[in-house]
Formats: sequence, C-alpha cells, structure tokens
Amino acid sequence: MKTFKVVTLGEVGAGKTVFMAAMFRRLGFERQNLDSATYYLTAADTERNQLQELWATIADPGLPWPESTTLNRVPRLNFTLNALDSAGDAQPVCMIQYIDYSGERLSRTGEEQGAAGPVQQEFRDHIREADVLLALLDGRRLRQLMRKDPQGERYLRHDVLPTLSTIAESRSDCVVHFVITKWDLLEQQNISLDLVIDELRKNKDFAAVVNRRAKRTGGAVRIIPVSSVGRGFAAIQDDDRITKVPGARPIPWNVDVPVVALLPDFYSRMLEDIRLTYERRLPRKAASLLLRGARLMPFAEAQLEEWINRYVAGEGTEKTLERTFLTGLVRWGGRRTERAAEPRRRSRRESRAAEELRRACDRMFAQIETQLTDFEHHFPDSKVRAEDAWPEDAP
Ligand SMILES: Nc1nc2c(ncn2[C@@H]2O[C@H](COP(=O)(O)OP(=O)(O)OP(=O)(O)O)[C@@H](O)[C@H]2O)c(=O)[nH]1
Ligand SMILES: [Mg+2]
Repeated sequence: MKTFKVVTLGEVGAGKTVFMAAMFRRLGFERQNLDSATYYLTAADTERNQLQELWATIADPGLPWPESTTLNRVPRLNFTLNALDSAGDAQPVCMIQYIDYSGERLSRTGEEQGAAGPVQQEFRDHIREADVLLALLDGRRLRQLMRKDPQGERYLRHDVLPTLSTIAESRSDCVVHFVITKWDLLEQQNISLDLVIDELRKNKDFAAVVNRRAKRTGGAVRIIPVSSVGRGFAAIQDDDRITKVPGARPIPWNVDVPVVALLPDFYSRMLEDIRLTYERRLPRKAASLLLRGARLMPFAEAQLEEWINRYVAGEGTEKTLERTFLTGLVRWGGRRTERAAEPRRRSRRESRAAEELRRACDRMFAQIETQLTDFEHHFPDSKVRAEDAWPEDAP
C-alpha cells in the first residue's frame, strides 16, 4: 500500500504533539461515527490507545497539559486512510506515517547533536525520505509578532530558522504545509490570516523557502491556521502561560485540513515531476501549456498513468489496488485542475476488488474536494501558488 511519509517540524512547545492527538481524534473516532463520512483514519491498537489517552489528558480541564516530547523519544504514528464502500465497510486506501520529533532535535547545535548521534542521523534520513513536511509555527509567538512584541519578532527572525533550514535541506519536491497552531489565541485578538501572511512574507528567509518550494512542487505549499482545542478552551495569562478554562470542552478546528490537502498536493507534485521528466521531449509551447494545467490535462493524465505503472512496479492484488488508488488520485486531480467532470472509463479487466476500491476512492475524493474547496474559499491566501512569488528583497 502506498505510504505517505510526513515529518512534523517545529520548535519546542509549537504544539506538534497536541495537534497530532487532535487530528486523530477528529479524523479517527469522531469521523468513524459520522453518518456522512466517506473516509476515516484508523491506527493499530497500541497507537490508537496511546493517542486516545493523550487526547483524554488534553481534553480534561482538571489535568495539566501533556509533557514535552523528550529528545530521544520519537513517536511514529502509522495511520491507515480508509474509504467507505457502498456497504459502509472500510477499504484501506493508503497509509500515512507521521513522525513527531521533539522540537529540541531541530534546534540542537553541532556538539550536542553528536551526543545524540544515531537518532540525529535517523532524523536526517527521515527528512530526506519525507513526502510531506508539516512545519508547525507557534501561534502564541505569531500573536506576539502581530502585537509588535520583541519576543514575537525574535521568533520569526531567529527561532523559526532551524525549521526553515531543515525544509531547505529536504528533497526539493517534498510538499510543505506550514501549520499555524493555537489559532484560538490569534482569533481572540481578531487577527486575520492575511495579516499574518503579510508579516511572514516580509521575512526574507521565509519568502525564499516558500518561493523555491512552491515553484518546484507546482504550488504544493500551504499556510493553514489550526486550533487543536478550539475557541474558549484555553486562555493565555499575563506571564505567557497557557491555562485550561475550567469546565470548557475542546472542539478541534481545521486540524483535518493538512490531511485533506495531502492528496491534492501530492498530485500537484506528481504532475510537476512528470512535467520535468517530459519537458525535454515536448515542444516548448506544449510544455508551457502543460505547466499551466488546463488544456493538456488528458495528455498529462496519460503520462501520469504511465508514470504510475513504472512507480508501482510488480504484479499481484496489492499492487493492482495501489495502482487503482493512485490512478484514481490522478483522475481526480485532473478534474480539479480542469474544473470539469470526466466520463468514467471502465476497463473490462478491472477486478471486483479494484472496482469497489475505485468507487470508494471516488466518493472519498468528492468529499475531500468539498472540504478543501470550502477551506480555500474561507482562506484564499493559504495556498501559495507557484506563480505568486513572495518578495525576497524586502528589508
Ligand atoms: N491555546 C492553545 N494552546 C495550545 C494548543 N495546542 C497546544 N497548546 C499549548 O502548547 C503547549 C505545547 O504543545 P505540544 O504539542 O506539547 O508542543 P510540541 O510541539 O509537541 O513540543 P515538544 O514536544 O517540546 O517539541 C501545550 O502544552 C499547550 O499549553 C492550541 O490549539 N491552543
Ligand atoms: Mg511534542
């Protein structure tokens, strides 16, 4: 089964672990019990129980927040993305692996890193293999930035640098999602995402990383505001501590968006890979039309299918199903770009299992499309398009 590898980045206290628990709460248990759901996440028993326990601790206003992740503990969470078939049964579609490193791992200096040897090497390997980097930006610090507090300015100038350099060192075609955590604290101050993005754009280092990646991935860079606990669950004290509000209940907000955006962004990246591979073989004009999406989609789709057949080499049911999923993703991605429905092509050779999976995937893709369109409608600036370069010569 196709496994998407996601590594979370962000300094100590950015909100990585709490986000992971909230995301699984929303897309796992809650979604499983939602009548309209066409997909949900599952995890192996031990991981599921650990995450549920973690969420129970977070959600209880009488208990302290969970501890910071220790340097050498590397929680690895393997989720299965399931699409529901016509009988309402789960069909495993792909795996999403999250690796939640301690924020300390990012900010260590040379000598200290040497002391932590093998894990640091493993961290580097994971970064190189990642399909998606989930870079969490601390909403509490960005709130300070927006209030012109020097600590907030220092955060963007200094504390975010290890995250940005790690992104710069990753594979150039890796999808990057910046997630602004603790959005409840920014919302309280009526700070909008556009204003925060304006501030981020002014930072030269940030702009350089964003531009390069957006160009190379065909626009698979996003800035997503989330709150793992939602409005009114936490309060910020004068001494900067975040406390829980007695009697409040957490309602995670937008925590599903980074997962929902993963599939279309992986598609953009595939398309860009194909474009680069075939660019030399195509007349220049055709290549530039392909880059702009639209008219050459049927051509791009054929190339993508060919690419998938090479990418998922081998025979057997497992491989056929993996190809079915990726081909479904390509068709859907193509429709997203074209903004027009395509007639369904049926193959006589298609097995019953593949047909069932294809239909289940189609329903899942349609729902993901609605969710993402809704999000993009509310936050049009959250997606950094390949052609929207951020100014890099700002002071
Ligand atoms: N207001 C608010 N506070 C949050 C939210 N998420 C996390 N926090 C606060 O941020 C603290 C740190 O969150 P963690 O998820 O443990 O941070 P981390 O990024 O995993 O940090 P390390 O494990 O040290 O790398 C929590 O203890 C909470 O106080 C949120 O959505 N809203
Ligand atoms: Mg942590």
